[in-house]
Amino acid sequence: MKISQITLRHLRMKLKSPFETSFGSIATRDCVLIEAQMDDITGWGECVADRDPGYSYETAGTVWHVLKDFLAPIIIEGDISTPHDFHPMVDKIRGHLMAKSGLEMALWDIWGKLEKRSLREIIGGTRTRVDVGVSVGIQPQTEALVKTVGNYLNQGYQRIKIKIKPGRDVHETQAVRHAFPDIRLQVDANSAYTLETAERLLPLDEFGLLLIEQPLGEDDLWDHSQLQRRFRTPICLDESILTMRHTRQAIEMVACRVINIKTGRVGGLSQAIAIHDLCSQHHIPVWCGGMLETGVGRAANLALASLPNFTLPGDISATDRYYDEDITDQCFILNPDSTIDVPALPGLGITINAHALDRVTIDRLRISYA
Ligand code: OSB
Ligand code: MG
Repeated sequence: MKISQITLRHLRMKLKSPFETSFGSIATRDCVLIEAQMDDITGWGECVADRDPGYSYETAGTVWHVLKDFLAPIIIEGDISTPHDFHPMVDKIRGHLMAKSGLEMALWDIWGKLEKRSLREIIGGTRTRVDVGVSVGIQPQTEALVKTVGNYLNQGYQRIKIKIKPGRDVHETQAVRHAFPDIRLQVDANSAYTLETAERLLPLDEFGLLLIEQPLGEDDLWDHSQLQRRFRTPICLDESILTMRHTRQAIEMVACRVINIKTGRVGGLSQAIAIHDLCSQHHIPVWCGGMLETGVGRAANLALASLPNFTLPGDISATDRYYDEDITDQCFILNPDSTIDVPALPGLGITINAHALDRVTIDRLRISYA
């Protein structure tokens, strides 16, 4: 695979409604879209870093810098036979996993188109549709939260995740559980607590939650292991799991009993698959997290979630949960059984709507070495 040209686009897309987490609220979502050219084949990839370093230290700005100055030169000059070559090639560049993941995704897309196989087929995904849920941001009032959850349930989502933060946790979760006693419910704190302040979350153990996601700091496997001993409910790690080593150590010290896998967070699909396989060997269920992706990243998430050990519903909602207009021609829709179909066309299985893309592009850079 000889990549002759890479185009970066900084996108800013208006969300249908603001999304609030413990690290802030956003009305628009940024990302860096990658277009990689190999002969007459175009591959697309999405870097999920947002404008601000809230969820991760990476931002659209750092991703841009690292792609332009370090990753693109390696790939354009490099000799790649399959996307599996990518991770070792860029391993000398420390961190910047979201930048790496976006570029690797474009290579997977090209690879699939060359092989005329869907990403699901290439990675050995066993399902053609995957169970999904919806991630509900922090709402201004508890009544609004219950109403919003009710709306999503009416749309057919059978698993609800609510975002929590200190002061907006037990009461909110209790209200949702009281209104909807039988739903599959989970919470996500996005690192907002410490071992001490997480004591106040102990009542959550009575609400029959599927899991409690990332209560403590991203660099804090040890305290998560202490916290997991105090809860019957499984703790699930998101921000803390960036590498295979983190995964192994989290499993060994029982810092969690479930893992959320995001390709962006772990540096790409090849690493996401490796983490999936390791968890599978240790009987740790995994599920596919989301980063409010465009149709490009969403297509990759659906393929990933088709692997066998993705046994919990993913944060992969329908396009209309996020955006009025997406940049892909394809629109992902929720089936009545709370699933979404995995794309079946070669590669990611998506095509780009050039006009829609132009409307949300705020910066563009073409990189090629003749
Ligand atoms: O922690 O899972 C998270 C969105 C942005 C950053 C972090 C997270 C999220 C979500 C949204 O929960 C999931 C989705 O894409 O629907
Ligand atoms: Mg999370």
